Order: sequence, then structure tokens, then C-alpha cells
Amino acid sequence: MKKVQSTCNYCAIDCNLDFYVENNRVVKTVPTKGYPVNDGFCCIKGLSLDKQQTTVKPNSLPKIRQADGSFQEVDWETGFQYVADKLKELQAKYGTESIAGISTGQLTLEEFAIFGHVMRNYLKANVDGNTRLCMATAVVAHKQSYGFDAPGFTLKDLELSDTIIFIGANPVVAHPILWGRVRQNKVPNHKIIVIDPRESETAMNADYWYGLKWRSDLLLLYTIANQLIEKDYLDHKFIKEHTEKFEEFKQFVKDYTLERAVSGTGLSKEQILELVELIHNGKRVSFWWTMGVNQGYEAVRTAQAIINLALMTGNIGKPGTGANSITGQCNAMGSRCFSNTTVLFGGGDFTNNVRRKRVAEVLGVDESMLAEKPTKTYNQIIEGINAGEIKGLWILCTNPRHSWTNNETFASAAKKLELFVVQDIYDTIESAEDCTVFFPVVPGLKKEGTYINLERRLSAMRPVLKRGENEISDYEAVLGVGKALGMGDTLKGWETPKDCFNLMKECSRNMPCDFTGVTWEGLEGSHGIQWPYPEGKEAENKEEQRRLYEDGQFFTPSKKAQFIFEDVRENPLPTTEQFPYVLNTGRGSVGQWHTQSRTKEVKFVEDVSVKKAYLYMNTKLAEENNIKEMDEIRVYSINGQNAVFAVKVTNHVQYQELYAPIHYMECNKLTPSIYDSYSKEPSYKATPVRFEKE
Ligand SMILES: Nc1nc2c(c(=O)[nH]1)N[C@H]1C(S)=C(S)[C@@H](COP(=O)(O)OP(=O)(O)OC[C@H]3O[C@@H](n4cnc5c(=O)[nH]c(N)nc54)[C@H](O)[C@@H]3O)O[C@H]1N2
Ligand SMILES: Nc1nc2c(c(=O)[nH]1)N[C@H]1C(S)=C(S)[C@@H](COP(=O)(O)OP(=O)(O)OC[C@H]3O[C@@H](n4cnc5c(=O)[nH]c(N)nc54)[C@H](O)[C@@H]3O)O[C@H]1N2
Ligand code: SF4
Ligand SMILES: [Mo]
Repeated sequence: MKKVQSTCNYCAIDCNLDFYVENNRVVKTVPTKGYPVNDGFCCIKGLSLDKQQTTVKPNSLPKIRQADGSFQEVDWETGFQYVADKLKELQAKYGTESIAGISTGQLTLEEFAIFGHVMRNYLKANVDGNTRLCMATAVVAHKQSYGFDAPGFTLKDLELSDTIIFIGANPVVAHPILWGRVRQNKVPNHKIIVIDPRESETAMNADYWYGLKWRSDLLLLYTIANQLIEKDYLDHKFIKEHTEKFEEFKQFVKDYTLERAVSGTGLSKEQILELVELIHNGKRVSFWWTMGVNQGYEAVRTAQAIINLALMTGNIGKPGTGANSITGQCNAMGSRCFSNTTVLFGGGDFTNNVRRKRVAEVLGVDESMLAEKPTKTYNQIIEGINAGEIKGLWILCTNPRHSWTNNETFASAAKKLELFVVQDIYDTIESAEDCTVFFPVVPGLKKEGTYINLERRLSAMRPVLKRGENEISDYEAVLGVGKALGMGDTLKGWETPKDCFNLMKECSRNMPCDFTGVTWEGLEGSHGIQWPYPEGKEAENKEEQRRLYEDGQFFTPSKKAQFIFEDVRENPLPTTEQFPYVLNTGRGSVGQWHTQSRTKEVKFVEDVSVKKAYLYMNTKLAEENNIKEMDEIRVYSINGQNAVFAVKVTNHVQYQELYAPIHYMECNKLTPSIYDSYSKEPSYKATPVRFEKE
């Protein structure tokens, strides 16, 4: 029996697993013992990865849509040439930016890097990622506050913190292994605190739950800051030595009185003051946020309001502290520095001449070949298609027909495209319905590459199973199209994922994400390695769980972190008389993953999952409307759409709140086209709705 250690490619924890293989079949999956992230444990999704050896159709060929609407299978070379010719034809006819791509945070670093090279460098097309729906807010917040998109924590901090505050995060469901680390916290009397409108599974398991009104976090956080200042619960030394703009911030938050917060958040004065004391009394306070913060109309400022609290209390760069953004997808962290969408490979703006020179040198191309500006954002791409400006789209490893906000706008866009390439492991996904080309690729079990987890840890994906005839990976599919485009020498050094890894490694040199000390072989079967890990400094970085900012030095020109703030805004989409309820959305269960293309193949998940779209409704509201468990209602959204949901009656959501898991298409039929002003991340979590019993 052969053993292969590889990385789970669902969530951002990046658990490592030992796959035992016999006759090219996985016979046993064992979470890797001693691996610092998940040490012998993992969740049901990781344990079920072996199912893809039977559910993903083997030996599939590309398919091209014919004039009569049917598909014709072709060999890979024909598929590559068809896509390459069509991309060039569209550009010649409609202009350079008439083609676009949507990438992902779920492929390997090498795969989205080569996609970024072919699409962004060579073709000068726009390519955004599904990470826009997820981490864009944290990226912008980090860049502005810290000077680089560098989350500083290590998972060990969860075990060392005495006050753990989750804001808009539900790790019991979404990051079970991270929650496991919380459970390993041995600090006496440590406190777990949850801020979430819904009494989530995490809130139920916490010591304190603050069930604030939806979208009122920013008001609450500024009020807490004001109270901390008034009571002088501050770390003056840290503020002075390591931050900038505190005095301005201090003046600014004066307007955020307790009275104002009580009416805006729905929390009592006592609750807010209790929270202030909890933060003050903690010696090692850590703040953790996820989508409840990232997906809002003032999300970047909310994330920065959390960062401000950590800065003013000196809770950063020390064990058990930090303003910590929890990442969602397995390689969202990798895509942030290596997808060539919003920054150059390895980081740095597209206008930064020093970086351009360096990256061009590493890639062996002329500087003029590099993309010149950040990509158009996801919403601009979809709007561009609907406006008839973008005619070609290539998506890989994402399912926007389901996951995009106000998803009927994607449906209409897809029908307008002259070229719509869908590259996925399943041709049954909703997004493939209207595609003109389908590229079937192998799942993670059959490929190699690098992942970076939420604490900046690189780990290796290695082929567990041998590939059959015609089976190719995402990397090879993109490389194939690149060659068919005639990229010639500009693809030199990109022949294999390992070659690409080495290029990206060189691009990272002397950047905050420097991983020049990591080798492709060294990562195999290892404990993973966190960036930074520069060549020549391996001994200094031999500690397996490292955090950033221990020296109080940030990545801004002054090396100081910035207090960034802005007044809370009117909700652009408030409830109205006609739409008096609020649709909250998020993860439904540990076993279900996003659009369910993968997890619905797992029998023991599917057996216990609800088959149709459902939502949670408060008991009182249900009684008032004579609605019983699993009755159906039609929900009408302020976006003009409606959909039917079965009702689960619960006291864990507020009276005005309906909570719908995202794993059903109906959910995003109802979400609006509203985005954060800075990150352009969709405001998925608070849509005004009304309902009628079916
Ligand atoms: N099983 C499973 N695990 C997953 C995923 C999955 O699909 N399935 N997806 C992965 C990905 S990509 C991501 S990004 C993460 C997401 O992980 P999380 O962000 O933890 O999950 P969500 O359920 O989207 O949202 C978290 C919480 O935000 C709350 N919330 C809503 N509105 C507000 C608000 O106004 N204020 C506050 N404070 N909270 C609010 C919701 O009630 C919810 O409990 O999960 C990852 N893990
Ligand atoms: N209302 C609402 N909507 C949301 C959210 C929310 O909280 N509320 N959360 C948002 C967030 S945080 C995220 S991250 C997005 C996720 O949205 P998506 O990215 O659209 O969701 P997934 O189901 O993860 O899609 C991944 C696709 O990749 C395919 N796949 C798996 N492995 C491979 C591979 O190796 N190669 C290729 N080419 N394909 C592969 C899968 O079959 C699947 O079709 O949803 C967003 N949508
Ligand atoms: S916790 Fe995340 S990385 Fe670990 S097995 Fe589950 S889905 Fe995979
Ligand atoms: Mo995500």
C-alpha cells in the first residue's frame, strides 16, 4: 500500500491528509498526525475527498457547442486551438477587453498563476476571482492598515488567547478544525465571545453572544473604541511607537455615544459596556472575523474598525492576540499574491516600476508584457457582459450561476456570450448549462501544486491517483491554450507546475510573502511552511508556528499601522414597509460546500441534507403566519425576484430575520447588486424581503 500526503482543497485550513492507495484506488484516508494545522483530525469533507475517484467522470474530452445547440466532443489539441482562436477573434472584432476570466481561490497557486499569465499578461484581459465574493474586503483592509495584505496570526494563537472574539464568523460550521483549536485552549477562564445577529452554532457554544442588529457592527465597534478611550483602556506605548492617525481617530469616535449605539445595534447599554470590560480585562485578546464582516456595504471600514481595536489595545503581534481575518477557500491566500489579478506576481501594484522590472526579469519577458492595471472587478465584468461589451468569458473552478449575487444577472449574461468556456471537474454544474465550451479537468486527487492556508502556510498537493488517458489538469489546460495562442517564448519556464512554483518563488523574493527558502521537494510530506521564509534565513524561521508583527513593524512606508475610519453610512438598502424582513445568508452545515457540486456526491452528507432550498424563521413570526416546520413560503426580494423555500422554525434567528443556507440556487436569486465601495465585495447578508405562504 502506497501512502501519499496531500492537502484538502476545500476550506482555508488546508488540513493535510495521508491517502493510502492500492491498485490506483484510495482505500483509506487518515488526517496527517503531527501536521501543525490539523494534527490527526479533519472534517467530513476532507475525509470524503476519495469519493471523487468515482464521481468525477474519468477520461473525459472537451466539448464544443454546435450551431444546433448540441455538443461535440473533440480531442484536447482541437479544444485548445478552438478557444485560442476564438479569444483572438473576439479581441480583433470587439477590442482587447472584450474577453474576461473568472478565476478562483480553490485551485493551486501554479494554476491561477498561469491563468493570470496567459489571460492578463499576454491577452491583457480582465480576470477577477471568486475571492472577490469572499476575501476582497480583508485584502483592502490589510493593505490600507498594514501596508500589505499580510494577515499576521498563526492558528496557535487560538490556543493562547484568553479572550477570543468572533465577529460575523461561524467556525463551528465553516472551519471546524479552527474551532477544534479553540477547544484546545487551556488558558484558565478564557472567554469565547460571538458577535452575530443570529445565534449561530458558534454563538450557542460561546460564553457570550451579542445578537446585534444586522449591519450595525461598525456603529458598535466605533462605540467600543470611544469607550476604551474614555476609560483610558489603551496601550499608549504601542499606539505611539507603532501606529499613525490615532489622535484623529480619537476625535472622530467621540460622536459614537452609547445612546446612539443602543438605538442602532439593538444591544443594551449594559451589554456594550460588558463587552468593553471583557476587552479591557483580557491580557491576550484576539479578534476573528469572516463573512459577516466582509460581505457588507461598509465592509472594509468594519474590518478596519476591528483592526483599530487591536491596535489601540496593543493586541497585535503577541501570542494569542490579533485582528485576524479568517480566510474561506483553500487557496484564497495564494490567489491574493499570485493570481496576477489585483497585484503583480508576489505583490506590488501594476504601476510600481521597481516591481515591474523585477517580475519581468524573473519571467524573462519584456516589461511591457505585464498587465498594466488591476482587473475590472467581478461586478464590472458581469455588467460588461450584460451591456454587450464583453463577449468572451472563461471561468475555472467556480460556479457563478449559483454563487454570484443577484444570480439571475449571471444567467442573462451567460446567454449573451459568444464564447463561454467552463472548466470544471463536473459538467453538471449550473454554470455549464449555457457554456459554449466545456473543459473537463481532473480533481485534486490527481494533480500537484501548492496551497497557502489562512495563516500563510504553504503546503503541497501531490497526486494520489494516476491519471487515465486524456485526463489533464487545470494547469495543462491553461498551458495548452497558451501554446495554441502562440505565446512561444513567453511560456518558457512554465512547462510544469514545479517550473511555475520556482518562478513565483523568485517573484516573491524580498517581498513580505517571500518564500524563496521553500523548495518543491522540501514541501512534500512536510509540516508546511509559513511565509515569510526567505532563502538564507531558514534557521531564524525554524519555529513551526510563526506570527507577523512581533517587532511592531508593519509594511507601510513609515512601518507604522494606520488607524483608518469613516462615518457609518445609511444602509443603502433598508427594510421598507413592503419588504420588512431581512434575508441573512451563509453556510448551512459542515458537510455542505458552497454550490454543492462536490459535496452532493458524498452519500453520507447527501443522505442527511435537506434536498430543497430552505430557510430558518423565528418561532414567533412563524406562529403569527400560521407556518409550520417544512411548510413552503414564497419569498419576494427587493431585487424584484422571488423563490420558494421550506421553513425550519427556530429561536436562533431574530424575529425580523430569515436565514438561508447558500447551498441552494434560490438563495442568490434574492440577493442584491450592492457592494462595498472599496473592495466591491457583494453585500450578501442583509436583503430586505417579504414572504407569503405557498
Ligand atoms: N461547511 C462549509 N464550510 C465552509 C464553506 C462552505 O461552503 N461549507 N465555505 C468556506 C468559505 S469560502 C468561507 S468564505 C467561509 C465562511 O465562513 P463564515 O463567514 O464563518 O460563514 P457564513 O455562514 O458565511 O457567515 C458567518 C456568520 O455571519 C453572520 N452575519 C450575517 N450578517 C451579519 C452582520 O451584520 N454582522 C455580524 N457580526 N455577523 C453577521 C451570519 O449570521 C453567520 O453566522 O467558510 C468556509 N468553510
Ligand atoms: N448569498 C451568499 N452567496 C455567497 C456567499 C454567502 O455567504 N452568501 N459566499 C460567497 C463566497 S465566500 C464564496 S467563496 C463563493 C463560492 O462560490 P463558488 O466558487 O461558485 O462555489 P463552489 O461550489 O466552491 O465552486 C467551485 C467549483 O469548482 C469545481 N471544482 C472543484 N475542484 C476543481 C478543480 O480541481 N478544477 C476545476 N476546474 N474545478 C474544480 C466545483 O465542481 C465547483 O463547480 O460563494 C459566494 N456566494
Ligand atoms: S477543515 Fe477544511 S481543510 Fe480541513 S478537512 Fe475540513 S474542509 Fe478540509
Ligand atoms: Mo469564501
